Amino acid sequence: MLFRRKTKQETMPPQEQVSDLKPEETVSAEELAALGIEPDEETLPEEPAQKIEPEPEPEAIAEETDVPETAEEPAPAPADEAPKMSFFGSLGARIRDAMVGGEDLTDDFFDEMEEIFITSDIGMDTTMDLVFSMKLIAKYDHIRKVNKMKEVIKKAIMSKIDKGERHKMTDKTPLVILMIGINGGGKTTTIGKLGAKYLREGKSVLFVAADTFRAAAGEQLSIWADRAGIPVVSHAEGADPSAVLFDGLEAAKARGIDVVICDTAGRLQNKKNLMAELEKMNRIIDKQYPEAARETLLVLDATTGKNAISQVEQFGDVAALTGVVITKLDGTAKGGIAITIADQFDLPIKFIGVGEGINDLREFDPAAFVGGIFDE
Ligand SMILES: Nc1nc2c(ncn2[C@@H]2O[C@H](COP(=O)(O)OP(=O)(O)O)[C@@H](O)[C@H]2O)c(=O)[nH]1
Ligand SMILES: [Mg+2]
Repeated sequence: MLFRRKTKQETMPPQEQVSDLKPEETVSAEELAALGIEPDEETLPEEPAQKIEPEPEPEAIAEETDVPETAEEPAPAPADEAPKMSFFGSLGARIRDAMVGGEDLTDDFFDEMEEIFITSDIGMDTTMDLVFSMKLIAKYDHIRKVNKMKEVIKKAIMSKIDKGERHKMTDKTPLVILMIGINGGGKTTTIGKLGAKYLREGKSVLFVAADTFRAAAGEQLSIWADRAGIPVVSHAEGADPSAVLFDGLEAAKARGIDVVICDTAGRLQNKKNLMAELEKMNRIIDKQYPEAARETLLVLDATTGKNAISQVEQFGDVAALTGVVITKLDGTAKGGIAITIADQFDLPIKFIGVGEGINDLREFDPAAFVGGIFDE
């Protein structure tokens, strides 16, 4: 198995440590670092994270976050294109509700967080881990009131989902992207959106319709291809997917295409066949196009909740995944699965799907994701 879930010992904080945390205890920067949380450089003895400054204007936030980005970064989506994620609405609203009022921070608050996380499809292991991290950070930052917990919660979630540079797709070309995942997850739709995105960036794109299992899949990809003005290589229904890929790669080489995006069939129920099929496809790329860079993206439907975990395990067994795409975050109040996947597997989320339109794909930005929970 190429991707394994972390063992209980890795994910679960020791229980006695959780309950033994007394208010007067101090937490060292090293303890936070061990959890993957970057401690603030300096914390003041008295509730430094209170951040009494007024909330900056949205424009000010955009400017601030723009500054450290590299020059090649695509411009952030305009405000009217803001992700429509009901997940954020729900999780964010519940967390904000829990933070209302000036009550003292007690175990009740953490119990409430635990319940909110679990009912948002953030699994038990990740939830326990998150709550433990929140307790440590709150202590390190000397937080005593529930209404000062926002930054603590953000830091705890960031420590789970942030995989740094690995969220970015390779910028090497030629690039061959294999899209895999179960039927209905959103592969073909994501290919359409992703192709359009590469086109906007000035890259040449070619689609390969290697989901030959269902005639509709090829037709659907052709519709996306027409819409975006992208050439597509396809064969008849039932053709060997590797033969389509072979032709696609030949065409891509002949035309000097930058990015080849290959659709696949997601027949998990026949794992042996799927494995053989994906292995064969990978061999074709190795042989036909050894100089091409590669990405293998697993497409996961956020509305399937915890089932996504077993999909990562199963597809991780048959393919060398380089990242995941989480689709339909606009259609679920339980998208916590994004946090769970990032925590449980050493796999970066590369993109999120937030609708059925051609522009409804976002590069995954951990800070923006966490900010979104708080409506920022
Ligand atoms: N709301 C929403 N629907 C999506 C998203 N991505 C895909 N879909 C829909 O999910 C369904 C299945 O998508 P499709 O691309 O055919 O999945 P595939 O079988 O994996 O290729 C289609 O009706 C898509 O329009 C998304 O991000 N948001
Ligand atoms: Mg499809």
